[in-house]
Amino acid sequence: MALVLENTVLAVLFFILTSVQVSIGEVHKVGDSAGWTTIGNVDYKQWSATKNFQIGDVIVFEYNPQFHNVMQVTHAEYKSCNASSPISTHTTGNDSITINTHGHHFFMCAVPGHCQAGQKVDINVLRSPSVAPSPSPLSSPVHTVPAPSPNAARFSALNKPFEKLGWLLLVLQLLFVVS
Ligand SMILES: *[C@@H]1O[C@H](CO)[C@@H](O)[C@H](O)[C@H]1NC(C)=O
Ligand SMILES: *[C@@H]1O[C@H](CO)[C@@H](O)[C@H](O)[C@H]1NC(C)=O
Ligand SMILES: [Cu+2]
Repeated sequence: MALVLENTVLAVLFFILTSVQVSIGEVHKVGDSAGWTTIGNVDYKQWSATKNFQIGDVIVFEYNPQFHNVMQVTHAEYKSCNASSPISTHTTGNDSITINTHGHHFFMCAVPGHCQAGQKVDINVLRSPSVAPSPSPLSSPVHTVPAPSPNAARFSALNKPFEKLGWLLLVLQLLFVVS
């Protein structure tokens, strides 16, 4: 009886740990190495178009807080670069924002002229993951941007500790079955 119970507990734990793998959010640094800036005419529209945003993902804005900031705004304010009534304001220079809802999340820099110069980004979390761009470069020849390799690398790095735990649990489970 105890054996069955222990096995059940382990199986449940194993299931939880393996499903945690898929729910860990990805971290997206806005502008990649360029960061959040007006220098170099970074195309944030292009940057965001190459990403496959999911609920739970973390958007990181990295910038010099003396020169820039981050404000989440409505679609109308995003379009008109009007930050007079932002939804939220971030000013640390290293702002991590977790995306918890589907749809568009509009951000702009409220320093005069910066949004007009292109320092604005639309983070769109698609409702259906199945229509999102495939991470495999072979199955999606339409996507020419080489985004998958860093994604894959980061994913495996994230999953490593969980993989180990998963294996440990599997071994423990086998021991219980044998004993
Ligand atoms: C900016 O938006 C606010 C309301 O959010 C509005 O009152 C104001 O007139 C707008 N400013 C411009 C320049 O459009
Ligand atoms: C920003 O914060 C993250 C952790 O939240 C850290 O890993 C990274 O080094 C920080 N970047 C800078 C430029 O401080
Ligand atoms: Cu700015």
